[in-house]
Amino acid sequence: MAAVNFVTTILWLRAPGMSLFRMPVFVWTVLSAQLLQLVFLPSLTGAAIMLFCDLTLGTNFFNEQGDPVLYQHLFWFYSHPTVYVWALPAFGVFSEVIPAFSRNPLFGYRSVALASFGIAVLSSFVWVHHLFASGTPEWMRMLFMFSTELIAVPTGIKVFAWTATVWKSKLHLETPMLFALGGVVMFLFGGITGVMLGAVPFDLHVNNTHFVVGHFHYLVFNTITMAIFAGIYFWFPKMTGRMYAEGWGKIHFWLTFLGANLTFFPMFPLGLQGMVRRVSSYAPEYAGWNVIASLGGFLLGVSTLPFIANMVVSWLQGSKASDNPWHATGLEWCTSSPPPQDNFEETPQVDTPPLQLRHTQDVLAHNRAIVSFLKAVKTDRKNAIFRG
Ligand SMILES: [Cu+2]
Repeated sequence: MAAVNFVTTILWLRAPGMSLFRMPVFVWTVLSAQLLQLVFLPSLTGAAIMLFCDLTLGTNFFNEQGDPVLYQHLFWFYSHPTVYVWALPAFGVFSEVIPAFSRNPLFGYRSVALASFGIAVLSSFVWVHHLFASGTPEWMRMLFMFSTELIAVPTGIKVFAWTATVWKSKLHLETPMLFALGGVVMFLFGGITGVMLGAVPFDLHVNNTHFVVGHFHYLVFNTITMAIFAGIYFWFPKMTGRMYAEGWGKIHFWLTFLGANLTFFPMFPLGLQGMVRRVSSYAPEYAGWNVIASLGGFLLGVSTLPFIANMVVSWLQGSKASDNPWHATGLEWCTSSPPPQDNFEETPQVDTPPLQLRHTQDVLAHNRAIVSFLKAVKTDRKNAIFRG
């Protein structure tokens, strides 16, 4: 239902003049993620219903009389794409935050927007890489190794675009930008270990070890959760009308960055040495890295305290936020902080493609024009009411 809601809203309820290629990249990523959700979630629902029948009605879908590997296929047919349901909007946040704090338009806007669709389409044909060690025939392994490694192309386009956006620009390192840059750096580790795991010989070597756990967490925590934090700090002034405390935001970032790397990096050497996952104890030779990972885990837990305190206190008594504290170019920065009900006093007319203009100054000038237009309309209306 949520996916239907998002897709319908994006396709049918855009502001007048807001063509698809004028949409913010964040909206592109949400659209592709929710299309994935619509297409693939039924596979998991089906698997769950069949499993329920096996467990309660005595059917034989997945037990030894049926096909146990079929469950893995149905599960991963949804659950590989679902990683992109989380990752794509995270890439969208990077694509909003990085241009705003570089004071540069996003490099290659169209390529980045279309790369989201490329990732969505490709991610539909890679699920068997989770079954390389499940008795999968050789030809199938080779096919899915090839399709899995292809994902590096659209994700590479995005990383290139973010790098080109910050290239030679003056960086403003406020908290959202720190989280975005930190997330992109960690995505390199998550992505490159993904390329390694996509290769069948390597995957068979580290299958079911902590190397896989390390790879997964570099994506899901170190990349995606960092993007969520970047987005929360970036839109906090817009959502609440108040500024958060910058110093505490930076402390939150550095504790998180340090804690996350200490927690999840040791999993790579541990996995290569053969420490298996999903087992609560381990041989003494693995103790060194495990102590580091445990300390990192506690640090990561503690890192959340300044975040929670900052959010609560700033929401209650932070300084007032201006309409556009970051000099960002999205349409949301044209309205007040927090926005009125229905976001704008009058429906804005989008008559130029803001994201494709060459100079940030042009975009800001254009946005100021929208704001004064809306104010004029409001004043006219008030006058009309007074006259009436
Ligand atoms: Cu996968």
